[in-house]
Amino acid sequence: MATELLKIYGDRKSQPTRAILIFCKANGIQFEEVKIRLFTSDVQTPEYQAIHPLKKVPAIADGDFTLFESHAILTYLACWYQVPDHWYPADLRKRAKVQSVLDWHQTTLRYGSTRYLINTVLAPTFGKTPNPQVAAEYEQILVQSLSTVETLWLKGDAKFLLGNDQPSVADLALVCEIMQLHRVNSSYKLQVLDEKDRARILSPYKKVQEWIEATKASTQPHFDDVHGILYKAKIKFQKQREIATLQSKINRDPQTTLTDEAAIAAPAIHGGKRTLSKGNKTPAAIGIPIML
Ligand SMILES: N[C@@H](CCC(=O)N[C@@H](CS)C(=O)NCC(=O)O)C(=O)O
Repeated sequence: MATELLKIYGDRKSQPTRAILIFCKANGIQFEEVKIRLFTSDVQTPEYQAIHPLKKVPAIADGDFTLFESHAILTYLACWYQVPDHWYPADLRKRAKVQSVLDWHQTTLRYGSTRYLINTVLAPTFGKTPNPQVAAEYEQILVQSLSTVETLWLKGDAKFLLGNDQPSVADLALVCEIMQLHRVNSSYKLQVLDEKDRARILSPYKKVQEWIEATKASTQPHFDDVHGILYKAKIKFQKQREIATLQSKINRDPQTTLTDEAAIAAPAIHGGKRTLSKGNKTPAAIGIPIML
């Protein structure tokens, strides 16, 4: 009797979803990817809620066994599919150390990173205006977490967390989180943050940057394949940032003159219907309502 293929429910825009997909691909675990788009009706169906009652991603179904929470999924898959030991060591004490990083991650690095992004680049996606004050608070948590990775978890000259020379599920989970912020080099732009914010946050952490590269290299080509979606997302977020900036300028000063650059962004506010000519014009002159 044919066994049912493992199903991974998720959205590649979600960091923990990407970690699970990369893990399975890197370990030759066969699976079916079921796309559940974040913040859509996909999470509202009774079928999905039977798998993830909290309506989030990721989740898995392995035969009649269902599971959510990405760290639980990663450790389950590592044990059930008997992947190489370094991913989740059989030695109880080594395993507990990996678990310790995973537990730490949820309330520190992930907590700071997701909330920082929600209050900066992702704010328009949630119908919010970016809030610099709140963002600064979460940036503090994020930066402290990166400092902990650099000085505590990346011991000595080891390439991976906990002084290891090969990656564990913790390396993958944390690096997927940081990829949201990261840029690898000028020809490979994956980050959703703009350049100056990314540089401010990440550049002090040289070991963190080397570790990201090592984790990527250990799971290629799957790492890049699964992260491809972030490039598209970055372009969208840049556009949203331009529009939000223009909108707040116009709200502050109705006589704001639109540069060519802003004029290009403006039509998006009106559903992309308006074509603007070049040159500086006031919003009123080109018929943009002052209250947007
Ligand atoms: N601790 C959970 C986090 C799950 C989570 O927050 N997923 C996000 C996407 S990365 C989500 O589904 N957000 C939608 C929502 O919160 O409604 C895990 O590691 O799986």
